[in-house]
Amino acid sequence: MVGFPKDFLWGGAVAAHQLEGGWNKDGKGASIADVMTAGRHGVPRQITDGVVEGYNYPNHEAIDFYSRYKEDIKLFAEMGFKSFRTSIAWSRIFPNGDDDQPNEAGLQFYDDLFDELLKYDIEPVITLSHFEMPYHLVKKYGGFRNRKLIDFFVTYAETVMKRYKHKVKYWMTFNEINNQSDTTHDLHIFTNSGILFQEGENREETMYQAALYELIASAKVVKLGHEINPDFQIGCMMAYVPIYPYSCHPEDMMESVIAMRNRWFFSDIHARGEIPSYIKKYWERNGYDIEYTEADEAALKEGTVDYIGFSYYMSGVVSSRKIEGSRSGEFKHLVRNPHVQASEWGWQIDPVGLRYTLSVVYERYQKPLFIVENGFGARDVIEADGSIQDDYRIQYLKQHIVEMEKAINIDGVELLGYTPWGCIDIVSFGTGEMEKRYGFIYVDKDNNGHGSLERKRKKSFEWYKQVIATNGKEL
Ligand code: P53
Repeated sequence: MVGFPKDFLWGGAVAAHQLEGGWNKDGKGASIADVMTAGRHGVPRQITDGVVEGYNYPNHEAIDFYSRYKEDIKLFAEMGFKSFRTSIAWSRIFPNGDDDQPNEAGLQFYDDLFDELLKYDIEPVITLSHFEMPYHLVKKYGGFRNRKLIDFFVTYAETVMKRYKHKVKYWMTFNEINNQSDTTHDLHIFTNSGILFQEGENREETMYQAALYELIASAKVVKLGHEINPDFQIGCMMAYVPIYPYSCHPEDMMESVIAMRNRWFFSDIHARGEIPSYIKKYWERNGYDIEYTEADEAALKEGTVDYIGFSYYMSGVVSSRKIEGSRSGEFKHLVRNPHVQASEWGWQIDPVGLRYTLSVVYERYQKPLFIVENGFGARDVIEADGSIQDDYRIQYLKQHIVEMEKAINIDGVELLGYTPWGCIDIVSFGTGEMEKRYGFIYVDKDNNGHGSLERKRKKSFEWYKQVIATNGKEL
């Protein structure tokens, strides 16, 4: 092993709504995450019409990072973090999203949070929109169905980029903007775009329109950000779940190429500033009337991202035809990969898929990459002596780091850093559970919201500390 670049940004990642809690403190408005109930594997989270008495909303308290962040950052510093990725809760800054003035108490909170990180030389990596838009924008404007959302987002971004221009250098616009390409679930379009599907509407057409507005908003923010501070590095944030062909049958290969357009559509626009020809043909063939102007196209061109941030957890497989065990979801014939194992939540573990993804994305765009999420959600057990022996997590991360190193030193990929997901246990996005854990730090809280919130170092804590201290040489 050759090792990692000198300034490699080892760290950890979270999102405001999944750990802060304090959902209505100091002037914060309700966000879309605040109206999502707890579900579990196979039981979807419900989206309620506002906050309704009697439901379990796990994000309201989360792990109370809002009041405990100093204690938690101290633990991150102990592990040697060089970077920490979190998001700004939009509704702390603009409680309704369309307010004339920002909420000073919300702005102050992130000033204090960033100061605390910088005290330990931890570089903040900040997502502007991570599934937590002000709920009012859903009710009043229909979320990103409405072009007005572009301006609301740009105003919010401008406010925080100006305020923190000497504290934050690394930014990302929309988290996992491509999740919504799976329109079979209500959760993804709601969390990406603040949209509730209506009876009988063409879901895909709605999704493409909203996504395009977000891509335009993102490009405007990239341009504006560079004017605010030319040193800013502003990226996109993609969920790269690569889709393999089931076999070497030419039709299977073609099926995987077509499936991957559900990912590429988003990053092609972010990185190249143009609407790709395959999607224009697709819209045309399906009679989709997607609205955009010449000014929008110019904005896309002027606001291409500096780097590609992405999450990587797993890979998927498609077949061109129905075969034994195939099921339909985002794609018509999804197949389980017989060559890899899956987690309890069905996520297929594939470290080589990370190297594959790094190579393919780098060859496509020639822009620096940043792995801003990767990790293993699992149930942890506290042993009689109080320890947590999470060897399965260490094993998962180790295997992925090995492949990362190959991508850098064999494939020539430019990789800025690695921030494993949920470095401290947080509320699961997909299911709202607490017991689907990713952390190096255990948080005493269960799925029903009970627990002392006490923090505890897992075995992986010491392991990751060693990884960072040796710059990835000792795994
Ligand atoms: P949870 C699907 C595929 C890849 C990443 O997810 C995904 C999803 C959505 O479930 O989401 C990201 O908590 C997301 C985070 C989230 C994390 O993956 O469901 O950016 O907010 O917590 C892990 O296990």
